[in-house]
Amino acid sequence: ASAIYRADYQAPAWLIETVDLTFDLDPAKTRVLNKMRIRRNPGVPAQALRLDGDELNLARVMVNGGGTSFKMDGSQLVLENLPEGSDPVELEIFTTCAPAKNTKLMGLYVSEGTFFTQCEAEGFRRITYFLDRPDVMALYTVTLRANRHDYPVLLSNGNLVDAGPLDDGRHFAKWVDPHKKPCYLFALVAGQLVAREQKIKSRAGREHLLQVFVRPGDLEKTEHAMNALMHSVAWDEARFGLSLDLDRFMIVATSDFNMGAMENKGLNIFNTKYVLASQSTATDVDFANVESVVGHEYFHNWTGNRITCRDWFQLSLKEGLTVFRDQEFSMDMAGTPSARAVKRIEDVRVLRTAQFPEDAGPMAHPVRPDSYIEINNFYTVTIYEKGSEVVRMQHNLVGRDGFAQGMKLYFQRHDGQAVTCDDFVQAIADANPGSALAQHLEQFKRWYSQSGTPVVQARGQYDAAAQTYALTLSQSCAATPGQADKLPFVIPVEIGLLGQDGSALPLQLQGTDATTASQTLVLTEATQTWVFTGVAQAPVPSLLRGFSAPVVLDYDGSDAELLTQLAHDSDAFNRWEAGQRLALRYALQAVHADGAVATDILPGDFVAALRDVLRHPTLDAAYKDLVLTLPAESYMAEQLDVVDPQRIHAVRESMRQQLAEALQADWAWAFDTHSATGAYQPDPISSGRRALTGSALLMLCLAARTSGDTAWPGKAYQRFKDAGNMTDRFNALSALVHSGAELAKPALERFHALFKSEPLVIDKWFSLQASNCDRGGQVLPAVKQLMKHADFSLKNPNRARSLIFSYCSANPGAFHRTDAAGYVFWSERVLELDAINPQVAARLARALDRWSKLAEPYRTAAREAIARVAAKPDLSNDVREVVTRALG
Ligand code: B3K
Ligand code: ZN
Repeated sequence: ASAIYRADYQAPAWLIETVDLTFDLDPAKTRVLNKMRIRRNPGVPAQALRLDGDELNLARVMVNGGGTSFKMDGSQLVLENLPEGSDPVELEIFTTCAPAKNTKLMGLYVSEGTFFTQCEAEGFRRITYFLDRPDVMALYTVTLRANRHDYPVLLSNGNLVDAGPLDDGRHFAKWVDPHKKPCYLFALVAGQLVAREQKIKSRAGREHLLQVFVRPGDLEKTEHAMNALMHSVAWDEARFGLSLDLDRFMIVATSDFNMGAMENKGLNIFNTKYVLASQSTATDVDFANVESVVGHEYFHNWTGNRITCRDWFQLSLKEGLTVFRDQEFSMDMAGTPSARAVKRIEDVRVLRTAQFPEDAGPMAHPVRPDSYIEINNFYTVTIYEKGSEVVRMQHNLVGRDGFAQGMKLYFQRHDGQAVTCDDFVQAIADANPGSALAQHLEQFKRWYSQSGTPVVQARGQYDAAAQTYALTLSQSCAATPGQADKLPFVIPVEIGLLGQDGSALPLQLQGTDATTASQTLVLTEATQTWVFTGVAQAPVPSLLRGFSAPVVLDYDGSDAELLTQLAHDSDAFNRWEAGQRLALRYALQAVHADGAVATDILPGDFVAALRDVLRHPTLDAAYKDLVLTLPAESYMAEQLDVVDPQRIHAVRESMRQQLAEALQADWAWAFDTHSATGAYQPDPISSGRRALTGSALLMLCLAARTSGDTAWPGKAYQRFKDAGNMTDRFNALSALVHSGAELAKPALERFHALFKSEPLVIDKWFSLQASNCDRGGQVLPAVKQLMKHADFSLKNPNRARSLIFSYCSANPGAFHRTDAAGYVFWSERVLELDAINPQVAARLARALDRWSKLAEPYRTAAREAIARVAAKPDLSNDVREVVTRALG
């Protein structure tokens, strides 16, 4: 397949006004009758109608009730002789497809005996011939017919207008969606399902029915999802004045799903992982994820569905904005400033460990890409998370109220349309004429067009005599594929100044009267200098507060400055960041040092500072846990030009062991004082306590490794057995496994026996073993053995991710082996998965994105493994694009 370019966009020559679909559902052969009313798009030169199709069997085509000539061009159905003129044309297309054989899980497929659909991005063409592009929006009527016994529940978008029995034990249901939509938002579900239901009244007084459908037996695990949905509805009304526009809003869960969830109009389909949650089977992280994904899909109802994308290059229009909205929702739900900061830190961690590497690697692309081969490869952390950061900068540049005004204008202008990223930022700027965003609008848009992570270098100069502090900020951005030279970005840099004792110094820009505690400098040139006056002492700068822009900050502050920030910075993000910077600094020194990895990498004053945080009387446990967590190996790797993954792993392990031993008494104190959390609640305070207790337990078990003490592993085993919730149970199990305790084996066996009928828990069981700390190369053989386990299946994406991805993508210390066996394993799994599900295979293929930075012997071995995959002649477009770019 060849590349598609954004610059080639053309408006559709034909429009589809209405679609009337009738399904006779049968797993082996489903019959689809598609009646459309279409018309020529006025203003676009007359063209033949070219409808997309994929793996369909075409039985009949009729135009205005009679036969017609047509031809096939590849997989497209082409009608060249449609009536001239502007009158609507009735088109009838009759096809069949085979849902039971659909292992790609795109289009119509069967999961555990239930029919589901997934149409985004280009799955609708696997259901019927259509103009499968988001700028063609139509009104849908859908009739579902199926055997009543096997498929008692028949769902589609919108409102149920008719239902009843048919001959031969069959029945039907007819659904009408009152809203125009692009076909990627079409959905149907048919099977044996039960629902939790809730009636709600909106602020505006309208009544709605909320439903969460799951398999019988899972109903008691849906309370949290339903609560999250109700909170989402209320939040969007309160924060943005956006109300639910449907009588009925449904969520349905399936265990076979390529990603997290899908925002089909009024009928969201979810991976069970993001719906089901009970205290005995789900961790605090799972509970938080359910809330944020339920929110995310619900928020798409306005940002994505009411206003959609003109073309798939604009994907971040809906995804970046909706991630921003779900992040804000989670923060508002979390409540306290400290809990907000914890959420912000978690989001930034994802950006740095996943998006920064993507933006520096062979798959780097702008937030609004210029070309792609397979659109499924562009549902990336850049489109989602960096896209959200770009929206967040707009929010911060115009302020919270200004942003709400901008959103209002966006809906006034574009409701019901398919638009572009430019249209969005234009609306935000136009609603805020005096803002820095409006002032620098054209330049700001470079965030959408230029890929790569900018580096901001900061240098400060204190003049004691003049009592001034001059801060010079310079920006640069390295070349990325297809983009050799970058122009300067608009970079909001929020700053504060600290005194040597850590107290906040007032900020007064030269030439202004006002003083503030914190200020946002807007860097637009390659280099700019700001001078602050009335600075009574040499300050410690607190730069890029709250991570005000998605950049790498290069500031060579002393260890002492960072220790001051770690102890005192009033910006919670930068306080955490100071600790991370110090840890990173020591880690990189140890990576570069000669000889064996030292056991005392961290200096005493840093360890003492971490102890102070751990023992701090008022900081939240969740925040402490983040401060005490060392930067990830993948983040360390990004700082280096040549990466030795084993050296990095050894350094991080040594640092962790040092913290475990040096703070042993403090960890014991933390465990003892936080381990009783009372009746289970997944709120931020109690989940923070559980997180800190879990970390403490792991540290204590690690310390026990060298001391030979068996008390803590014993305690961990006891806690694992007695825990009243999955968070405590799984943390205790993880502590045993990651510390290599002898009790890990019996605990794992017991865990499996306890939860063998809970697929999402069995996923955790696989994942834990695949992400185990590698001591002597035992992880790969264990993973290979687990592939033979009766519970393993490559066909189920969750299961494949839990074992294969956990090993290849999330366990660098075990994956990068000097004997290359990890890479060989990777290439075999990529090929095996590609024959089943190309989307999932292409994700796995990205595990070796950063191969060219690897030290030898890893580099050559990794390239050979990629070349072996690329040598296969019949690869999917998905995997072909990833490996071609990697070798590029
Ligand atoms: N919009 C879907 C993602 C669809 C992915 C298709 N390959 C989920 C979401 O972002 O909400
Ligand atoms: Zn989304």
